Amino acid sequence: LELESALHKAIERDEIVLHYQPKIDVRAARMVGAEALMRWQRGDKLVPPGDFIPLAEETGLIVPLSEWALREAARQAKVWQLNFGFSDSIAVNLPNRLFERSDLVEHIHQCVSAYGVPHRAIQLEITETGLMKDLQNVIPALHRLNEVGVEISIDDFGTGYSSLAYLTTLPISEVKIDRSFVRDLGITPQSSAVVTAIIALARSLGLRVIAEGVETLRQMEVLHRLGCSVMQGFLFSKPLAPDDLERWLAQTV
Ligand code: G
Ligand code: G
Ligand code: MN
Ligand code: NA
Repeated sequence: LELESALHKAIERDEIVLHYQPKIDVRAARMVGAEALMRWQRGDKLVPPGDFIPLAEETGLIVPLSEWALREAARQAKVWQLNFGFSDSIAVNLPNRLFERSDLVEHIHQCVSAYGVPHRAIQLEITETGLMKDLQNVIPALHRLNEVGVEISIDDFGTGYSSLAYLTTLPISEVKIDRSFVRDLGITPQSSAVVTAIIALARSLGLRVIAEGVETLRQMEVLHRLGCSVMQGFLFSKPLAPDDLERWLAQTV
């Protein structure tokens, strides 16, 4: 309960910050976007999301937190557009709860309008498990988001037993290969079999594919050879404070 009220105040006091992890196209050798990840600046401690997102989900505070994250990502996209010519998108992680809200699309519209960035400046990540758990609420939202130009990426892909039949009907743009498969690339044959299958599936459905959790050159090489050239992971960069990401932005343009 103490943590809950502290988190409540944290939102009001602007103690929540976004860090950004670059998404790299290794073939083009350039950054092609970034994923926003929350941290809580609590005194001189930077609290990782694992220590407060679960509580936020339980208490419902995830709703104002996520709404804030969408607005902050739009603001940041505008600043980077002005200062660095940034025209890629910032991905925001959205739990199911947000998709249950009929005003999600309207909220995103307000965020991008307020800062004068296009809708495609914001990309949404929803986990495969979350998606499949709540298709009734999520599917109509996905269609409305797609209509206004907000792209959807399916996070932790390969872990959630999604029906392929469903996937073909969903307006999604990207699948993100779960880090558990990336971790075992070059170690277990099963992992490269799964990654190969995901890449083939994505290709036949016209979806982009990105791999997360890339930590070694070996993993990078195997992914590239299998046909996935967009990656995210500690090999390239951990999630960075905005100032530090600007070093990447300065190189990109
Ligand atoms: O940044 P880090 O690896 O510590 O994040 C841990 C977990 O917290 C990840 O699973 C990530 O998806 C989740 N997370 C980080 N930021 C956000 C956010 O803004 N919203 C939601 N819903 N989850 C987040
Ligand atoms: O998919 P999700 O949103 O849960 O992933 C984001 C989390 O993954 C962040 O907490 C980030 O710190 C973490 N992460 C990013 N790159 C790597 C990596 O290369 N290895 C591992 N183990 N975790 C990573
Ligand atoms: Mn994610
Ligand atoms: Na993930």
